[in-house]
Amino acid sequence: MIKQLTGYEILDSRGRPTVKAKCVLSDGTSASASVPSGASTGKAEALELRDGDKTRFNGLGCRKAVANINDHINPVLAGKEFSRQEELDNVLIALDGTKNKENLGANAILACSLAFARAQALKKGIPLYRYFGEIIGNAVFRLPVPTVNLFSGGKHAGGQVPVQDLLVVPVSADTMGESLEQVHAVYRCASEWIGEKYGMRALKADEGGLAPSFRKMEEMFEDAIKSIENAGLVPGKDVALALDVASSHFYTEGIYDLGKEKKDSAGMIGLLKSWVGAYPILSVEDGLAENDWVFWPDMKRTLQDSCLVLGDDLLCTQVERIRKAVDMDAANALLLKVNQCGSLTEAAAAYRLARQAGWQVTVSARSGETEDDWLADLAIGWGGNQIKIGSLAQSDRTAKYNRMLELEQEDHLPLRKWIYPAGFR
Ligand code: 2PG
Ligand code: MG
Repeated sequence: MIKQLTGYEILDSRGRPTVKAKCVLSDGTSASASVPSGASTGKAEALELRDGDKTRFNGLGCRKAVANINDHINPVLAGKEFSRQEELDNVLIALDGTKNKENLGANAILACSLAFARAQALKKGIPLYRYFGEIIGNAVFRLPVPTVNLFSGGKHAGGQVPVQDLLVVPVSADTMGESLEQVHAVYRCASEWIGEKYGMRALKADEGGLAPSFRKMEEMFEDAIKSIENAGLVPGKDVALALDVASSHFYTEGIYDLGKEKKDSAGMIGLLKSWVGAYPILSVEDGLAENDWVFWPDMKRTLQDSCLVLGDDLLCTQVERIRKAVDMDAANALLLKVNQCGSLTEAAAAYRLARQAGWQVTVSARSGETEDDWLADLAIGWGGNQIKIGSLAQSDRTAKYNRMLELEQEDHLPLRKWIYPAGFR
């Protein structure tokens, strides 16, 4: 039985307020969880409730969301017994009563959903990933393939290139430990190469990616390839690439503004095709904008033999949007971010739907994270193919990598392998 839910305003990795909740059960079990926050958010995301009071944190305070936990959620839930996650989440969803969680805030609701999950796992005496597995009916636990930020632009850095993140994917490694060793070698070589080439220490972006002043996109790719080679690894064979184009953020009225170049949707697809042809890119996220639906099926057909066509802003981890994308044959992979929909139960429904459609799933952190590591357990518990956390930098990122390293050593969880598309060259 829930004894008490308490909300707290804490700070995320950008120093901005976010929400943490503590859930105490009647047997004394106590657990807490914190929610992350995005910067390049999709328009359809559930509402992250902010105070709007410009005198505190420039309006980003979360006192209203915290008060919603303490004054509205706790009085309803305290003293109640919930045997399943879904029962609790459904009460939270009904209590809010809006489609995008405008009343209580998705940050308030998700903090409670996660804190309850962790308390239940503790009470049952099982690791959090096993509890997550129970939610989705999964009992096969593997570590996801890490996709790790190397370079950043767009909204995660200074916008020096429009594309938001270029990630590296260790594909030949057999363990998480070995994967991260390789990624570290590439990251270190990239730092050295950037110092040499650009004559500067590359500043780090929100998720720890290096952010030198690339003059054009191709330079970002070439620098990544060079860094992989300098690390003594073979591009595409040992370490491949992935992209989060995040193109919603440089798209207006049919035009993708790439700085020097401007492209219409067909032109953008052509550009992506040329990149995927020239470099070992295994996954393209948000290659087109969230409201450029009509061109997504063309993009999918064009790229699907080489890489994942991954939807983030397009789908916002929401069942209706995923269903639409499945019906239109617009993508073949879901980027899953629980705070885009606001509860574990809704995210689980999104996950199931993507799986039914035969899609792959990348479980993702946000650019504003906390030291909480539940995301690693979620990716393992639900059976995500990949995980996207950020660079091997900053404790908000390494906390999740460390959780996976710990589980690899303690529970001997095997590492997944990258699943290549049928026509992959
Ligand atoms: C994304 C995420 C994580 P944000 O676009 O995929 O990299 O960014 O959390 O800023 O939305
Ligand atoms: Mg994205």
